[in-house]
Amino acid sequence: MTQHTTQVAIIGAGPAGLMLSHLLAQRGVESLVIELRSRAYCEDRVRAGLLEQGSVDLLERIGCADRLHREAMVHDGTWLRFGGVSHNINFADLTGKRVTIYGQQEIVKDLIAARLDRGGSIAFEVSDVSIDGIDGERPTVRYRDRDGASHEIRANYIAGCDGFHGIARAGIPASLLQITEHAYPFAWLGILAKSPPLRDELVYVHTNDGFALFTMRSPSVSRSYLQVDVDETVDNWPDERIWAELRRRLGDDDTGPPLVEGEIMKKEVTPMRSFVAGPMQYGRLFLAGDAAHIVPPTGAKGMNLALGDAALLAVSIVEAEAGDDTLLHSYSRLALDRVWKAERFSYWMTTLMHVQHDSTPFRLQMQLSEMDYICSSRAGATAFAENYIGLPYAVELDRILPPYAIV
Ligand code: FAS
Ligand code: PHB
Repeated sequence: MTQHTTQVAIIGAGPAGLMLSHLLAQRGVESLVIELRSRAYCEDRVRAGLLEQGSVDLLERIGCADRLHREAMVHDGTWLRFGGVSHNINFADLTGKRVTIYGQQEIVKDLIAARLDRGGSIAFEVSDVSIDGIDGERPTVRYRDRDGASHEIRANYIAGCDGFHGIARAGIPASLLQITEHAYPFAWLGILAKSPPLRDELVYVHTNDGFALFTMRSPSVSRSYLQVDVDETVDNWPDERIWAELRRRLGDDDTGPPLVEGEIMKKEVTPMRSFVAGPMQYGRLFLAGDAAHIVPPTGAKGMNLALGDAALLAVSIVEAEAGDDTLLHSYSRLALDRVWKAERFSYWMTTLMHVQHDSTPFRLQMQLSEMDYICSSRAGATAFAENYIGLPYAVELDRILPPYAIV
């Protein structure tokens, strides 16, 4: 058994784990990251693509935004389309903030490369990961490396950043762990295609036959989603059926050119759920990101919440290592405060724009009237914009990463 000692053992090299390792390193706190999958797998996994302003600020502060600034697309606003009419909501005008389109796998690539370039340690393709001693002063993480050799990390803290299907959440005693969840009676069929985006900003579409979203990854790569039945499979959706249904739900949109088809490179069905596990800490184990909470992707909050948790956990650990553990003791409460607000917004936007089988003419009219209110009232649009561009962190950015600590 190879022994390792460090201050923070991080399980999972997704947005949460990688951001945490960077923020800690820049404040002089050591960490070791272990990851189940290979580097190539992590860097090729297509997931989220929309960044709140706060997430971009974090990436800038850790010196991992150069490629983002070269390749990302910055949007002032978004389109909401309902009743066959498109309405633009201008976030920049309403809040002074914008959103950025940059694929999650690009962020993961940048964070991994920078961490390794700066001498950080990430063990990929590990297995048999287990946690122990979280009630004590020096908990441990055991794992096997890709060659099967066993390792033990002894640390001051364990960060469970291992996603929804990870092992860390089970480290919180069942008697304490509270799970609150909601399953939606529909799913998203998502495609990544070699075709130009429909518009210069995202288009969220409500129709009586279901939701559609037109988003993008670059000027030549589009990403689109269709609301489908919860038990739907990609086998039932040949490419031509997908394009036909996207065109049908978009309808006759006069705000720009028609939808352009292209080669579909990826196709997947993603279930929709809201899930929150609390507390997000027990002893010296701390959860961040999807390990503790899942949102339906309609509000584009998943990755942004993971990055926000990592920021709060990093400053909490840094201050505790410096002798003040006030923030660390409040980590779970402060993180869940922000998480529940994002859960509320994501649930609200999902139920507003998706159609359920048991939907009634009254419920449809309620949806249309609420969207009409948002698009015709500055107060309504501002509330939408404020949530969409990202609610404030529990702690100021300068406290998370003071200007003197910037790379
Ligand atoms: P992640 O799941 O990203 O990372 C956890 C890491 O831990 C993974 O690399 C995993 O391999 C590793 N791991 C797991 N078990 C381990 C173990 N035992 N030991 C070591 N490592 C372990 N959000 C949006 O906003 N828009 C979208 O379009 C969108 N699409 C999505 C599509 C899918 C299929 C999924 C699953 C999520 C999607 N999300 C989307 C949400 C997504 O962005 C997540 O919120 C985000 O990846 C969360 O980041 P992490 O918490 O770091 O978890
Ligand atoms: C995406 O670009 O993948 C995306 C954007 C906004 C969403 C969901 C997904 O609400």
